[in-house]
Amino acid sequence: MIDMNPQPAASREPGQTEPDDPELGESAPELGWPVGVVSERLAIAAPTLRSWDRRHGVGPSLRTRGNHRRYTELDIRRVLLMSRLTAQGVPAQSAADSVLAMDAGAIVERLDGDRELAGSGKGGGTGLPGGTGLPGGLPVGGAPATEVEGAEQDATDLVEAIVGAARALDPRTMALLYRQVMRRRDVGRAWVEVFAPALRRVGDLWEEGRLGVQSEHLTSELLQSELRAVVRANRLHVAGLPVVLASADDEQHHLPLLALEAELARHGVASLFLGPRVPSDALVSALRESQPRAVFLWASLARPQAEPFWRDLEVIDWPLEVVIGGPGWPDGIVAPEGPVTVTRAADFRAAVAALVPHPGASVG
Ligand code: B12
Repeated sequence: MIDMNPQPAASREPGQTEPDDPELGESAPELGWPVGVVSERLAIAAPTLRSWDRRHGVGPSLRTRGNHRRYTELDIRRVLLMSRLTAQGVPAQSAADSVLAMDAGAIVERLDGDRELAGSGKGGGTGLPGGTGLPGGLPVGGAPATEVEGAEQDATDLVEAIVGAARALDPRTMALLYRQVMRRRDVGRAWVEVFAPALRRVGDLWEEGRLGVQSEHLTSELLQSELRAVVRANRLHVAGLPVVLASADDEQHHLPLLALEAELARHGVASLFLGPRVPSDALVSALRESQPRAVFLWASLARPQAEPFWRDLEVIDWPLEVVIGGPGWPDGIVAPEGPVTVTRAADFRAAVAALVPHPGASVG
């Protein structure tokens, strides 16, 4: 298991090592840890470490008199967190912005959260590879030890593994699987290839009475927190007028909104996330206050052909694009007179294309 103990062993503090420290060899540091040691222990290539330092400012706080880089324990934790975020698909600059915005406590807390998840799971098939401690008892590992053994990277296997974890009510394995999926895919691909199919399968099994609603809740609750983590990690990177994301009145389903928010954040697009069950008048008030260029509305459950929202939109007096998505919307919705346009996004990619501002975006 990974040792994330943030308390370094007193005798192994950087800068206090003996010159013949066997862990560090003959070139024991005068202060802090040299790039080679950090590279070896975190299994991150030294050129990557140097590039993160030069280009993104995530590097050592100290230099020797000869100008060699020396990492403190906090620097190493920052690098470790940076590597986790980039492995989850967060772009390097936004990962760096997030990491540099966190104080020491927040970094330790975040890494501790990962350690919780990397502990041995219950039952077979959830054991995790171990790691060795960094000098000073620092967190470690070759590749981050968060793989569920036996779950291949094939999307079908991952869907089955997620459904298995739902059935077994095993949150640890499920969270590991979600991260496993996002380490190899950006959040958009993760949603389209694995998360949405897993949700549909869970929904079908529930409908057939083969899976309890508690399993459905577990699947969606944990996915929500993983998607929110992607948004959090990108928060400092997003800019501009937010697009509004909401589920229709009385519509409790809102995971597609979270996936969209996470993907938009990755593209630097800000969201005003209003979540599930947004009454029509509240939504229109929010639109008038924030004056976005676009709003995305989700509906899983069937909506009536005529509902107040379409009429309420008549007060909008700027060019607003209303993008609707989900199987609940009836055909033949007509935009009110005026500057509002209504388009239907057939799938996740079409919604992203409609909401990320770039020329030529089209809605399916
Ligand atoms: C998770 C879940 C819940 C969670 C929601 C948690 C949350 N935070 O969202 C909880 C437990 C709260 C819940 C509650 C209910 N649920 Co529910 N739920 C689901 C489940 C498993 C996933 C929902 C989801 O996120 N779907 C999104 C994607 C994965 O699925 P999709 O809509 O089929 O995707 C299609 C397109 O929309 C598109 N697409 C996919 N992703 C995206 C993303 C974007 C942005 C776009 C534009 C398109 C797009 O691709 C697909 C078509 O090829 C679905 C199963 C399902 N098939 O959706 C049931 C499901 C939607 N639920 C269902 C039901 C019946 C309910 C309840 C009424 C149950 C109850 N009796 O209380 C309540 C609803 C209460 C309410 N007023 O809203 C039914 C709806 C049947 C129907 N059409 O009427 C479903 C389909 C399950 C089933 N197979 O019967 N649910």
